[in-house]
Amino acid sequence: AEPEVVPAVESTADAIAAMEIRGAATIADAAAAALATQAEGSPAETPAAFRRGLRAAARTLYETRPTAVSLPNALRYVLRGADGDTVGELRASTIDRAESFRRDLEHARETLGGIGANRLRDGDVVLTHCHSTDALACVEAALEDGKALEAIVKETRPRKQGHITAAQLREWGVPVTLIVDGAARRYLDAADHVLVGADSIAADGSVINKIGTSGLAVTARERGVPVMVAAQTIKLHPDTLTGHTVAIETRDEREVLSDEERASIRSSDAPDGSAGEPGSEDGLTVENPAFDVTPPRYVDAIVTERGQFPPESIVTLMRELFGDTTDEPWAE
Ligand code: RUB
Repeated sequence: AEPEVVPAVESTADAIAAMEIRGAATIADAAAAALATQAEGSPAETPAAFRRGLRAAARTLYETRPTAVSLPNALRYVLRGADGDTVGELRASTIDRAESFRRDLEHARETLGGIGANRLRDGDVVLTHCHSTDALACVEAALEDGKALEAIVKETRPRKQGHITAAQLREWGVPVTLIVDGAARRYLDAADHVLVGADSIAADGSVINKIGTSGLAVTARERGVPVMVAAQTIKLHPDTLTGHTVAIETRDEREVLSDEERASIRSSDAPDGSAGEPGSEDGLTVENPAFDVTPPRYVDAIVTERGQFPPESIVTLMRELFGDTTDEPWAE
């Protein structure tokens, strides 16, 4: 049988799984681009075969990482636009739809940035966690408005996406103080805002973002620092409208503890005599959840391209945009 999924889709999926392509919006953009590549390169000779290949490509992308809902939202949007009676028409409509998705994504980020910038005053200090293009769009727009900002950047273990945030902010000339995650509470008194992005927003206004966000938000509430979440509407998770929860990705324990580090912890003197190979029953468990859930009461505002919302009212926007459509058009 002919290969249904073009190699470029497989490599995009691999890059997402390996986090060479990462961050909810960037993943969605890459997934839409990959579906366009599938449409372009599909060897299908019949409309049915074309659609089968497109669904298979979408499944390959869908299965990479579970938490950022922008990924299935992107796949759903593009697949719904695949329209036509011939392979040629299907090809063209899919490519068009993927391109319009990518344009909208960029436009939404810019609009969101302009709205979020209104919350930032001249001279403010923002404290960031992880790396979010939506959060940074707010900083960029405020800088364009002529406001001076400073940033305290949490490094964000284990993958240190804080370094990406620091590099971007420095490129824009923003003074950056980089801190380890454990130092966040100490530095909150120097911050005017906690500014983060989101991988998914649930119907009750819960924010699903990089592990450590919820602890940061609780501490920010204790210190009286407002928490601002920048998330364009493709981060709204339609399944949560019907009471589903968002899957939290767990990643390889070697991101936290290398085999070498594990070997240095393992003791041949342990009372249970454990000295097995990494991953074996040696009494040392490493857990590596990539995301956590921040309850709405710790979030002051969710900034989207459609305006700012208190988290508890985001459900209204969610219903308007998604209704109760939670189909999976990529299913076999
Ligand atoms: C990235 C992360 C980001 C959101 C929002 O996690 O938690 O805060 O995805 O990013 P990871 P954006 O590095 O594990 O993908 O605003 O760019 O969509």
